[in-house]
Amino acid sequence: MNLSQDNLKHIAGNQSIVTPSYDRDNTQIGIVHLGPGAFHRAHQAVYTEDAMNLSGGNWGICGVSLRSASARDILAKQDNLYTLAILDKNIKYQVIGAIKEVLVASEQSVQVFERLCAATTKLVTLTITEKGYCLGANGQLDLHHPDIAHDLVNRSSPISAIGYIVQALAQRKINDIAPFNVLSCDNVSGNGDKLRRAVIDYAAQLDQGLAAWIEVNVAFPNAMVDSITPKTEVYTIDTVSKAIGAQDGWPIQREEFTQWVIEDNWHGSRPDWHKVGVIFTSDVDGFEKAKLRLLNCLHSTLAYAGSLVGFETVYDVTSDDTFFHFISTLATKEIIGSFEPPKELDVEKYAQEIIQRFLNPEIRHLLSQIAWDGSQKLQMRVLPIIRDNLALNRSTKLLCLSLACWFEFICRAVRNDDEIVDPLANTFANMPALSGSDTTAIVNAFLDIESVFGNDLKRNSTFTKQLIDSLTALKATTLNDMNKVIEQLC
Ligand code: CS2
Repeated sequence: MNLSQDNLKHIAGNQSIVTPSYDRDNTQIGIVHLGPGAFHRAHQAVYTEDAMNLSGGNWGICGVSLRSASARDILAKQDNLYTLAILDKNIKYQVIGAIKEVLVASEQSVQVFERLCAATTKLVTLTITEKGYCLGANGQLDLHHPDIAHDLVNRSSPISAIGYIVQALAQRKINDIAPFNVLSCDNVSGNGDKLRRAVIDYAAQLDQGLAAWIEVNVAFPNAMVDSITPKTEVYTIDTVSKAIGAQDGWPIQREEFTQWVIEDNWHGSRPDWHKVGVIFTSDVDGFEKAKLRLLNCLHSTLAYAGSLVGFETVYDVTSDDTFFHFISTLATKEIIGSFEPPKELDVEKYAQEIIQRFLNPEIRHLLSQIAWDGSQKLQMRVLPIIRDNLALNRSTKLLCLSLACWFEFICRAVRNDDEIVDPLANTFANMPALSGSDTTAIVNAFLDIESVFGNDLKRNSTFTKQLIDSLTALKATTLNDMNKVIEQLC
């Protein structure tokens, strides 16, 4: 038996599996989501599902993949249903029905525009990752970004999320249809502000009047999102299908903890998210900083440092006493105190709870997955802490070790000709210093990448010295050597 709308009644018979309790057939689409990957399906789609289970509403989701057809093709075979497996102390399964349709923009741009321009679409949400915002080092839209340059001359067949959003808003303005709200769900600091900047800069290239109209009428709330969601593996498909008694081609796995904090800056209606745990607040900034600086900085640190000595998963590396000590000390000595946490957050406790979440034995979160796109991620999760600590005269030595681990991780990949998953992969491959052994030259070569490091950091001699020292120490490669480096610095 396959997972499908018709077969839901058999699955619903199993008391321990939650299934949609709203009238799915008669629920209309109210949200278009760009980038319906694992994180969206584990997080925003689940909050929306829970809100509809509680109080209904026409908040069905149309997922739009910008390029890949896999989600559409696999989910279509199961009426766009999929299972969420919560893997934690208690294992739970929930069949999610909130996604009603998946489109592939590169093949179905006309249908995508139809959805985006429909009066029934009240909200556009996005998970397009750090690189999807196409901003330059100055914080403005990079008009030379190949996707943006393409879209500005091919307005009705864009390839970027920004191109789609602006073209759809322009059409709604012409048709006198109220605009939708745009809600970024990416793990990016000031995600709503960044998206707004990109959208308005793009619109201004087409029509100043449109840019001004967007500025006044469209809300771009900032939001903090959190839930550890490793990618689906073959074993996930097998165990989940067995547990629900139906074949599910693309279930999603995540931990139990989930958090969504949204800036209370909204025009018009929204799902009853506030009744199912979403926090609406005026201080998203503090939550975002706490999450990116604690959870994500520690994650990336483990990903690079752990991979260098052969660990495979977050659980494995955090279970090692020295690494546990490393990230705990990094959190207490260098991260906490670098920012103003929200009043309602006990930040010491929050940090400890995060490290405990890494020790969830039910979750196999691959370090290699977290290591992707370091050039984009570290700009949000490590560099702002370094800048703040330098300004406050606080220690940066453990943060420098973390950054040096990324340098060494990239240098090894360049030397071994391993694939680097990063938008700057070609840049790294063309930096001769990275194949050599001169650590000063390597550090300088990295710090010269202005789009990542700006031009302030390379001028700070304390910081560059710490980086060179750490990178030199990392040239020794065994777990034992790494433990010594950590012990010396902690
Ligand atoms: C991780 C995040 O892959 C990564 O870079 O650090 O996806 C992390 O699991 C989430 O932000 C948790 O909310």
